[in-house]
Amino acid sequence: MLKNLHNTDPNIHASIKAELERQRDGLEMIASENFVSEAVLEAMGSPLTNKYSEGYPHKRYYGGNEFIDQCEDLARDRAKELFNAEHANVQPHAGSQANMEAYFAILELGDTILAMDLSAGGHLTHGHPVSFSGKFYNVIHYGVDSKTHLIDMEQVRAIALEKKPKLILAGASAYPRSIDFKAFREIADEVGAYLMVDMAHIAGLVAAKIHPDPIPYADIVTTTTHKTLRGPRGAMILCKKEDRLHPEDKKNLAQKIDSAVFPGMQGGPLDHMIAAKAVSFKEALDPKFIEYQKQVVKNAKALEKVFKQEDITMVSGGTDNHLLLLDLSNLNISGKEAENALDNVGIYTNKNMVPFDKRKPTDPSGLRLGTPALTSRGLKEADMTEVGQLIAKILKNINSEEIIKEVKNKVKEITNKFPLYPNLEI
Ligand code: DSN
Repeated sequence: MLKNLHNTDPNIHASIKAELERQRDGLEMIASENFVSEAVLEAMGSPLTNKYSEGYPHKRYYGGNEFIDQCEDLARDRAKELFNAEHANVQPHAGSQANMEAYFAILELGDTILAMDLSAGGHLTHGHPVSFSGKFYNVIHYGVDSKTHLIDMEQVRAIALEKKPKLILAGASAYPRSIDFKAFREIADEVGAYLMVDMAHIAGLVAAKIHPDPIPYADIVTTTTHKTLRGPRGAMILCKKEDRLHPEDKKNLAQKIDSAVFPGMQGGPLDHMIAAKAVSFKEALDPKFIEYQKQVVKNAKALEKVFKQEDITMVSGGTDNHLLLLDLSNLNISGKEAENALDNVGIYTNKNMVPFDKRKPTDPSGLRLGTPALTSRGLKEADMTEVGQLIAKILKNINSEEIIKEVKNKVKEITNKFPLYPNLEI
């Protein structure tokens, strides 16, 4: 029981308790969510939050940073070891900031970026007009092939040759297939561009070496730490030491990244979150993490099999990674209706655009599902098959009270079988 919190602020205490119960009693299938370990939770809720430590380890603008330096050194070293990276900056507060800082490090305002379109599976910070990225830079987009729904590398190459971007960006938030980073690098070399990869969704799979690795090919790799990587909310930037395109500059690439993060964009780092990142990287260096990531993909494949059997359309026909994107057009329901219907039975997903979607982003045709969180709870292929069948049942019988009741009971059975944070008392 969080006694102090309960006494000081019963409202917030009650909300946190209710949220924990919601997480325990539901099936979390939002592809970008996961459950951190209790060790990570403890580091996040520690007195490290009290400290100011602008700067970097052993070069701070405030005194008293001996132990903060130990934490940040561990986080940086473990990140480098985990991804075999030359340089790591673990201070970015979130994925959007990490991307902004990466752009600030190597681009001038107005420079041209070639990135994946949001509607094809990209991300807001990859140049969507409503995001800073679309306002500050001249962003042109590539998409996916209209039949295969795979990134069309010939299209990427043709646009790059014509528009000569200064930066080519690979990475996505709703792309169910592997990305060929080597092919991206070849195009970047051909047109003299930097290559940046936003691996936020697949970082855990990359760490486990079950997805093509961007680190050897990209100048800069950004990632959030809380998705497949299963760390606390936050982000980091990995990069090469040298600036391949501008070796004559006074600062190398690692120095440019560090300056863009602080003082370029952020102030005091969130030291409790950096410590928690360090803990999660230690967990990710354990061989058990590789088994976990393999299970994440096996579980996604189990869902793919169910949706094939159920004749539910999947963008690209299936998945290679941790997520699936259903196209619900044939079922005559929208992504929003599907999300709400599944919410109602305790299965959490998110509505999502599908490539070439005819509907609007607030009520698109697709539904995105992911397996990282349920795999952390211990579900295996047979369990995931059952979950897939429950999802299909709801999608096909969205108004049936009988089916809704039946699925609610099944969700309860599954969540009881795989308890979440069994020893955590709030
Ligand atoms: N919001 C994240 C996702 O759900 O994919 C990306 O930032």
